[in-house]
Amino acid sequence: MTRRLLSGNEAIAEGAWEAGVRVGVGYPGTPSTETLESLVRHEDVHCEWSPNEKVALEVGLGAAMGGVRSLVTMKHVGVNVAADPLMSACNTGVNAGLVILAADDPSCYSSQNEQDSRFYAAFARIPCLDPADSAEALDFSRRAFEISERFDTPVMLHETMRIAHTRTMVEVDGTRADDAPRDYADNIGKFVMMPANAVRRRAVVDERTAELEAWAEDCGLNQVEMRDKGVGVICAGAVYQHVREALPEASTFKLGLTWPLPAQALAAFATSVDKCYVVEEASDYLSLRVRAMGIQLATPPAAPIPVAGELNPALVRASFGVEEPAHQPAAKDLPPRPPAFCPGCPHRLVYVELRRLKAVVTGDIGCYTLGAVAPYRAVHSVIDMGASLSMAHGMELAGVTERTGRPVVGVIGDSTFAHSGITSLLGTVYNGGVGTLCILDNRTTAMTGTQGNPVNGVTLTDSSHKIGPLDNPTGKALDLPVLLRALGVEDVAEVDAQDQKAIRAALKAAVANADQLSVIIFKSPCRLVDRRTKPAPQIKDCRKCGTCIQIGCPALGRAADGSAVIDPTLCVGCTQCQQACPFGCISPVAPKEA
Ligand SMILES: Cc1ncc(C[n+]2csc(CCOP(=O)(O)OP(=O)(O)O)c2C)c(N)n1
Repeated sequence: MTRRLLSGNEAIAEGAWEAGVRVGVGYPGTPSTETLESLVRHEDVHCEWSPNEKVALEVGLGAAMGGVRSLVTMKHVGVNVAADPLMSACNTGVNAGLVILAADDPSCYSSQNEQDSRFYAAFARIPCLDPADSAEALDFSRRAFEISERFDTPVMLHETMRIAHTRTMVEVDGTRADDAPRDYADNIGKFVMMPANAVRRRAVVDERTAELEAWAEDCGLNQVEMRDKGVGVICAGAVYQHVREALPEASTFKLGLTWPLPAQALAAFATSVDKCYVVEEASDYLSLRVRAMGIQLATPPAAPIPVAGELNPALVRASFGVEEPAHQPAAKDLPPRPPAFCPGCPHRLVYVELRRLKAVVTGDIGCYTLGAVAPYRAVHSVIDMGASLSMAHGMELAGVTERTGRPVVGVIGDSTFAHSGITSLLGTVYNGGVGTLCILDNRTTAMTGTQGNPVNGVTLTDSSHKIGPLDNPTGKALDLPVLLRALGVEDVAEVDAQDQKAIRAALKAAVANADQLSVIIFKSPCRLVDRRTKPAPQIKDCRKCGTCIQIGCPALGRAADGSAVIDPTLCVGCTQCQQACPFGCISPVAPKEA
């Protein structure tokens, strides 16, 4: 046994490895991403990124059916994408263990919405485990595989951002369970979900549910901690830690298994305390179920628990009317730092030009979503991965361009295009749609930490992907222009995303040609994968027009007299400001003579 400080995600990877997992597969998404990035360090596990979460779950299910334990990772919105195979995998069951990590993001720190994945576990009727710290994350991860095999079902391992990213002490065993594959045998009645079999499997799921409900009462994953009998709190995951800190005297029913819930044990707990509460964050998942069991829940004396957003001890104290302990208040005068494209980001100039065009932009999810904020304000919808291209088609069908005189442009990143943009585009081509679509190919999945993707061919096992170069990926890189033409797009252009004039010309040409479908690939590597820099340029005789400031580079600011200044510690020498200056006042520094 060694003691290690691990994040929840690292601990889940460790637990899966100890459980003998052989295949790890997922699609990046905060806060789940580091799980596979940790697991891949174990050379005896095959790990890969899938183009999206549906594919990942199907790969994991195939591996489990084939007889090896598999871990599939995704963020909460990824579960929506994977919901189709999930809702049938719960019927087929598995062969070897299959565990699905669903990582939620209450407060939307890095997400387009806030949703509680445990509803999916209940919907699919698969066991759901909810660790409250990294030690439990490791333990539950290991046990999830045993539960999966024992009950012949996929198991959901649920966590939130606070568990995923907080490092706590873990005793690491370091021994790996026997990972010999289980035999594979054809089983058409179990694995082929055509109607007659699906109906029969439904009965199997009903039986399994009854078994799980009985097992839940005494499964060893839940803990009743009796303290003051006046107040009893039912909670799970990170919220348990907040409750312990805010209400140290309260009795707690800590749920480690959040589906199915142990109805009898919860009822017994509720009757053993004067007042029973459910404390949970951004969800009514637990309270709905506990109330449905006929258990009467009290409302906190001072204020209801917030219905949205992440909880913390202060919010729990506020609801229960407990005074805040004296502590140093956080500095209030820190300047706000709105998110911005990095200096040299290849997305920037595309948005400068889209703003100039007054385009209605259907956007998508990635770093380039920042085109919606100042100074660009050039993105007008962002819904889910892949939506940009299909929504542009919808806008076209609504006649937006004819009615507003503004071109409609769909904008999507390379990873997002591979995730779900391809089918969106296919729909537009198939139905004879027209308009302008842009693929911002920055050669990486920048938003979630520069993971590889099918467009650049960099695989999860490529150790070089964090620092580039991208010349020798071990995977097969997608040839975007060839794919686009194969899909039926006739007007395909490739443009350097660092060349403002070329961007302007390409966009102008595409939107002028309103009767055809044009796809422009704006290509240039993200500054996080290509870190080569040049010296900052110099500004001479600035006319103070502010045009360069309007490109929104964090390295550019204004001096007291209004003239533009460059912060050489931030500048990467990309020349974007040079190109933007209408008066030629910004020029490269002449190289020093030897
Ligand atoms: C269904 C789903 N899965 C994962 C994510 C997390 N996520 C947000 S954007 C993104 C990929 C962005 O990559 P890319 O499209 O290449 O744009 P970039 O960030 O590089 O500009 C991911 C994985 C998500 N929001 N939704």
